Amino acid sequence: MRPAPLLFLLTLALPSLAQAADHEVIVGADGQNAYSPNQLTISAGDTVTFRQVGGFHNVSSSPGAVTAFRCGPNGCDGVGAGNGDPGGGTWQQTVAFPDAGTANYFCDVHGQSMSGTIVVNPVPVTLQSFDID
Ligand SMILES: [Cu+2]
Repeated sequence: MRPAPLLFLLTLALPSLAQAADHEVIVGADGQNAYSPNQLTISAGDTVTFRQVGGFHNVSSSPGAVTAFRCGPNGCDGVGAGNGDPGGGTWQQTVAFPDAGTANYFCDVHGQSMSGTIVVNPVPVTLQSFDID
């Protein structure tokens, strides 16, 4: 009977792992100072890859964002030796969103005229019952 609690915890964790997905936001598509899409709804545990295709930009979360991030061609603030300063060329950075909530973000160069929102929905937990012999 001792293994029962461990089995139960694994059952709870597996659904969220199985559903984790990566979403892509294009930075500077078609020469525009914009993110595409600029409204994105994801689930807790998902990741978002910001992929710059043109211009001179970065992505910087606004105060109060559920996950703080600031990323650009040289990496992301707080991740290794990287920094999230804006830059040109093509680059991509992936940000994980483990918690439900909202993250508004903008470009340090273009301000609120180049901004986006990510809504992170909670992952529904499905409780399963089973018998242990
Ligand atoms: Cu910009």
